[in-house]
Amino acid sequence: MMPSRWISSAAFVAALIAAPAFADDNVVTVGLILPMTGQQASTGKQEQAGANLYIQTHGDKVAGKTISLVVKDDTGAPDVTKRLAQDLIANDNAKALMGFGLTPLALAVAPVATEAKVPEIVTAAATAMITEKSPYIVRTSFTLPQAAAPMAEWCLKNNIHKVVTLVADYGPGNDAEKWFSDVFEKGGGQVIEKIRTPLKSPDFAPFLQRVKDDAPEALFVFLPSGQGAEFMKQFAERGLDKSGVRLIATGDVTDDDQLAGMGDAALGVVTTHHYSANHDSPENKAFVEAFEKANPGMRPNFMAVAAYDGMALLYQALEKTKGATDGDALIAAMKGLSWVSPRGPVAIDPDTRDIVQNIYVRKVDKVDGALFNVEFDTIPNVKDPYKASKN
Ligand code: VNL
Repeated sequence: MMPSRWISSAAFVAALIAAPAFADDNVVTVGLILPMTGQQASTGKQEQAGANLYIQTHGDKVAGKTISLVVKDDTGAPDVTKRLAQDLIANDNAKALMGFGLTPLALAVAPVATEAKVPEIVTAAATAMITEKSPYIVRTSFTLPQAAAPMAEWCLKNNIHKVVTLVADYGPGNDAEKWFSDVFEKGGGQVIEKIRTPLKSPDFAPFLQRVKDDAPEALFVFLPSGQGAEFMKQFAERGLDKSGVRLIATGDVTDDDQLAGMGDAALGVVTTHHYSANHDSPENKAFVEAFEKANPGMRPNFMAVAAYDGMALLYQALEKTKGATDGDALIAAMKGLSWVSPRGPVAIDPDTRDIVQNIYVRKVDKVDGALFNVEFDTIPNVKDPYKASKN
């Protein structure tokens, strides 16, 4: 016979080994993977603040579960993003992954999401094809075709015929260039040069000299969040703001995170995008006020609102599944959801898992002495045109 003391200690060891099986079923861990350091750190900071604000204003309990947000810094490196995603699923029992500050970072996680059947909620990266890379990807940010095509329409209606494009040379920049140019040229406009700038630490000076020599009526720009201020500085330094070349862009360039510090060179810049901190709605007023209170000195940008909506999407999905965290059930629950975001009404397209939202035409202007993107026209309920064009 075994001594009873041995049995009890063996039972204790067995309990220790089996510990993960006793993981608290009532806790839903959400892995928020973002560039918190490096070139895209401003995106990480805005996204983290947006996700935290949702939990702060809605509580951490939903459908009988407690939400636990775990933030990880991928430094903007895709191999790190992928490893963090695998660790969060295997070691932290994460039931959803969120964030992804750049297109290559979102793409690196697609096979992980597919294999583990865990939802990948993309709240930043915006190349159109990302959602096609896994049936577990759902997006609350936007797509570049969604923002760039309306800019071309605006030019055609506003007597602009000759444009040069300047975009960051990777996925979203290629999308912006293609969708602006295709729509503009189809409507009779002419793109006289297509310039691509490196994603990493770009120096815009030589490219801006080419723009000056081309002397187009307008320069259309896409740069990822965080590069707008440097671009605007160099645009003004070369006297382009006074040269008669009109600056038009997607709203990434006049990003609310940096706009207040851009100076008068930004005045009058027309952009198309889905979110402005100046958006006039009760939901946005409450959002901006709570955000600025929780994050003194910061103004929420489109990244903050997308992360806030990523949490809104997950909460509503959990309510629909009555707290079930199975990936297939969560994705099914997310399809077709609609709600009123600080940006306006939004919905998840059940066919593409991409967000359907208003695109606003805005102009940089002073409001109470500070620069804002002031909306003056709305194109309602825009679906990603890239996916729509394939159906
Ligand atoms: C991307 C697109 C990144 C738009 C952005 O900022 C942005 C992307 C960091 O897909 O990589 O504004």
